[in-house]
Amino acid sequence: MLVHAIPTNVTYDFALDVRAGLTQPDQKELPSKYLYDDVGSALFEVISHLPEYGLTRADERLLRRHASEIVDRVAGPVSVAELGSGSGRKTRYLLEAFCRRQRTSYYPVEISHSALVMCERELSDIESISIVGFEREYLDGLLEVAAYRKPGHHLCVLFLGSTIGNFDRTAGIRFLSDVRNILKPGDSLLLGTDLEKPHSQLIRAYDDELGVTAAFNLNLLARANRELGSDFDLSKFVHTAKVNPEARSVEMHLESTCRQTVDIPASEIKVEFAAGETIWTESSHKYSADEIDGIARRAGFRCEVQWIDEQWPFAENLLIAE
Ligand code: AVJ
Repeated sequence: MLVHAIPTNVTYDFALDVRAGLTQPDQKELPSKYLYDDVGSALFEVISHLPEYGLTRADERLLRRHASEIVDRVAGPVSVAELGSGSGRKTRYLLEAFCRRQRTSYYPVEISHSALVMCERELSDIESISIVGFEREYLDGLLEVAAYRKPGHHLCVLFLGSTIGNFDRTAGIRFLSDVRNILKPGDSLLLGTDLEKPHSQLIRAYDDELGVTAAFNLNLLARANRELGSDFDLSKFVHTAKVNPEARSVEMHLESTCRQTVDIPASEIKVEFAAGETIWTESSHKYSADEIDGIARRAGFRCEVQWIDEQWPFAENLLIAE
């Protein structure tokens, strides 16, 4: 497998995005993608095993149970691209089913180098697979994969784990349209979406007893200290999770417990925090199964089939490019 290194300067982008997000006049915010450095990706892997956080297990159950049905619905011959492969554990069932049908190329696109390496280790033993990883942002990686398209082959894009939930609804549709524009009619997108559930259950899932999600969130400040030379005192921020009923999302914030000033040399700013002020770090939007076809159509797809987990409401949606 070939892992392409990132040519862009990630630390510089991080410094600029921190500057933009923490100098906003109202709600301070940081882009959630920066949660996933090596430490953050490892902590998310732990989150996915927590009893309170059923999302990843629901996703995995659906893929395990319905892998052959899903593959039967995808027009072949096909190459498979995955946006945000993570460890690749749950993708195994699908890839095994694809590879039983024909020799299959698998292109994971992932910004975390360690996750890409893990994913290769996890999946390289599958018979008749060839893996080429791209250490890239999603759309940049997908553009490269599309440039590799073999004549007569369809592309099947996997966007699992409800990663789409990190976008608000409008940005999610825009992202799906951008994906659609890279694809050809008849290509497919398997989209995993977490479904709405009781607020108390959501709060438990995003503010677990052990404090793993808190560590995952606080790691963003620790990462800024490591990479940007900032002096965030992690004992003066606390993790909070709250439901936003209008947006139908769970929001994670880091709340300053006192009035304080933080120096961030690489971003060339000093940031003041009032007691109780928060940095908004991530949103996880929740969906109803019925709204997915409408979202798909606005992005140039149609939703062909849905598979739903009853134990932890979650849907795999097979979208076909029109
Ligand atoms: C990986 C974005 C799907 O939103 O549920 C888990 C990330 N954040 N706990 C999610 C996450 C806090 C997760 N996604």
